[in-house]
Amino acid sequence: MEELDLHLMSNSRPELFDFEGISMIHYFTDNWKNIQNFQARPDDILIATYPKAGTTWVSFIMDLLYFGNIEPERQTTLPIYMRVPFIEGAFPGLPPGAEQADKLPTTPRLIKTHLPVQLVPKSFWEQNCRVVYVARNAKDNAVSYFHFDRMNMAQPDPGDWNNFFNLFMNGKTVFGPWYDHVSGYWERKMTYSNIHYMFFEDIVEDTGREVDRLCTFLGLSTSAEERERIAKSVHFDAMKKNKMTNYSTVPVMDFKISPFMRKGKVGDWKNHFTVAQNETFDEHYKQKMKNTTLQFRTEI
Ligand code: PPS
Repeated sequence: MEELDLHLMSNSRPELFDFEGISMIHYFTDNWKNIQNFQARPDDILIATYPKAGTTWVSFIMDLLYFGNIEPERQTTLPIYMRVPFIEGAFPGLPPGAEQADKLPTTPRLIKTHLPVQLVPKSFWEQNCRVVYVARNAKDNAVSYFHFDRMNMAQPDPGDWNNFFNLFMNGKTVFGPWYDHVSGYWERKMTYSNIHYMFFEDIVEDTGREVDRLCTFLGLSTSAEERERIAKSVHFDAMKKNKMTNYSTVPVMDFKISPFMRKGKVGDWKNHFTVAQNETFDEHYKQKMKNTTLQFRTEI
């Protein structure tokens, strides 16, 4: 397998800049033309999320649903980010995500994106591809993103929690404002019926139920026994131990600072938000989300 070019990546963290109205870093815009011109096929499935909302979890569930039995060897040889390429990724030393996606030998092709809805390559909509969107409540999403930016040298330096808290509220995190991202896909669902909108909190609450709903959306007739087996094998503890899903094979992530599979909980925000931060956040949230019907649970 090709290796990330650490030498090129470890010297300095990337700078955030405005790109099409969204805060971005160059690793996700360097290959822009090829991303936008990506030719989707009707059976491609796009797994879209704001970063840290449960992408890896749902990617693994879907990989097992489609390929768990027919290609068992991929479970021990291919990390999840090779099975489900990150279409906008352009990291030194690795083939760009759009190229990896293009060359995927599987049917369907499972493709990951963090792009906000308005920047998704047009062909996915034109081909009426299925889109699985996963959303996570803003508070836990922010905390998870903070720890990710601390440990991932390919992300901007988050500073301390208070600094990151302000960046998150102001949309100055990579892929832009959480608020617009989650509500953008929610609104798109009103006119584009091939979106399945999932919530991280629901998957924590009852993974089996969410696997069932996903199968209905995907038109899969996976047996109840198999679904149950999948729901068990994607448990946090199992994924944390599994080298193919825990990102321990990615050298730019420093697990001594924080592991990728960190806690996997609903409500960890309570260990980070001060009372004052919580009040500020709630007030700001009300304003930002006043025009959407979208509702989240910050505890279960
Ligand atoms: S990324 O980098 O955007 O692709 O990250 P993403 O996979 O979207 O999100 C990582 C967070 O999801 C948690 N996670 C899980 N939680 C519960 N159960 C399972 N199986 C699971 N798999 C991933 C992961 O721990 C990160 O959340 P935090 O809160 O940081 O632990």
